Amino acid sequence: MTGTTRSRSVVAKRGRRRYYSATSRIAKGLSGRRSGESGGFYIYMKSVCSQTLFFSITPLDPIHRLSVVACLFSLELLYEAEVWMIVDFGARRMEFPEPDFSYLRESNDALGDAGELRRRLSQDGYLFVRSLLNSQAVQKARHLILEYMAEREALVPNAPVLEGVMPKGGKTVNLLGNRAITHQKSVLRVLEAPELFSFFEGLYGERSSTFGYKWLRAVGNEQFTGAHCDVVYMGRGSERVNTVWIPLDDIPIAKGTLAICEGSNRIDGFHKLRETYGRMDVDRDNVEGWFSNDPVEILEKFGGRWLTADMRAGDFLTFGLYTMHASTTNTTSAYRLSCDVRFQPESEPMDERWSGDKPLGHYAWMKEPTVTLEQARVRWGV
Ligand SMILES: O=C(O)CCC(=O)C(=O)O
Ligand SMILES: [Fe+2]
Repeated sequence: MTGTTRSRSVVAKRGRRRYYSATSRIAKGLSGRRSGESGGFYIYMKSVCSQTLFFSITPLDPIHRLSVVACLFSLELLYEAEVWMIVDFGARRMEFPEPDFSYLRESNDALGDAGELRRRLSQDGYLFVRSLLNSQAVQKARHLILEYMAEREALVPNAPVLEGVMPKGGKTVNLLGNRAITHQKSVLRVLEAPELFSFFEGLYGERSSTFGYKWLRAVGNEQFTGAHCDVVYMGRGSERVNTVWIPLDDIPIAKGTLAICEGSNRIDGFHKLRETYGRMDVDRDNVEGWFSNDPVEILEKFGGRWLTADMRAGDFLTFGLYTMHASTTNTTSAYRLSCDVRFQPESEPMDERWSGDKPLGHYAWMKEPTVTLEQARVRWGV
């Protein structure tokens, strides 16, 4: 069973190395910090609650006392079952949350403070803002995309279109580029949302422009995106390109959410990777694009930690060209719908493959014999 919740006893049977109590997990989840940093507060809260409980149940007769304690004990187990998850993430099955695979930091508190947003973007490698976009506009775009897919027989015929259920074996519908569906008015309302332009104008301190090419994605069952940096696909123009990843629905982690390797854009451990893989251009070099399918390999070789979140329609995640990212695996039977679009300062040059009304796209990549990433890594020594 994957992507679902598990109780402590199930996980304990799997012989896990680390163990956190329910309270420290909740503490971590709530505070976004590691358990050690917030543990003191929770031990304090637990002792306050225990004392209150002790004085409240003392006057009861023994049978009632016992039933109150049994009730609280099962509530604790239930709560724990909710916070404990096993997530399929590329080639791995991982616990979530844990220190190396945890929650994205939300930056709603810094909206309007361009200096702080810039600082976080360069420190963490990303900015995650809840509900930046109008969620009704996002849902409307999602409906249109699903209808477009249904017309092309990409959904099971006997389930409601809005559930987006994938047929056995799947079916690919091309949703990339500049086509009727990507540039439909209500879809563009999201992909080129006024909220996005004003966000980036604030961030850059100047007007922003966006690529004409759009990446709408319907990611099916058991599919995921391997770890990569976008620079290998779109590094010919401004160095300050920002990808924006937009969930087109409420997307739980088990349905395939974007995960960021925190600090991968700047920390020393990634230096050699940036100097080798990061200088590659898939159209010039004809090398595969994903660096690895194994998120743990990235942490062990280079450092950082993986961060993701259950996403809601309207949320916004942005990151730069050198931030390593991947997606968790979609373990549901429905398509995960999302889009990724790009913004950059208007005054800077734009990668010609993605600009204008008729973007060229990848003109050579995968059209000629392709070097595997394994072969390239041997050459790069990473
Ligand atoms: O949605 C995905 O699975 C991949 C998205 C991605 O790589 C990006 O937004 O740059
Ligand atoms: Fe990407």
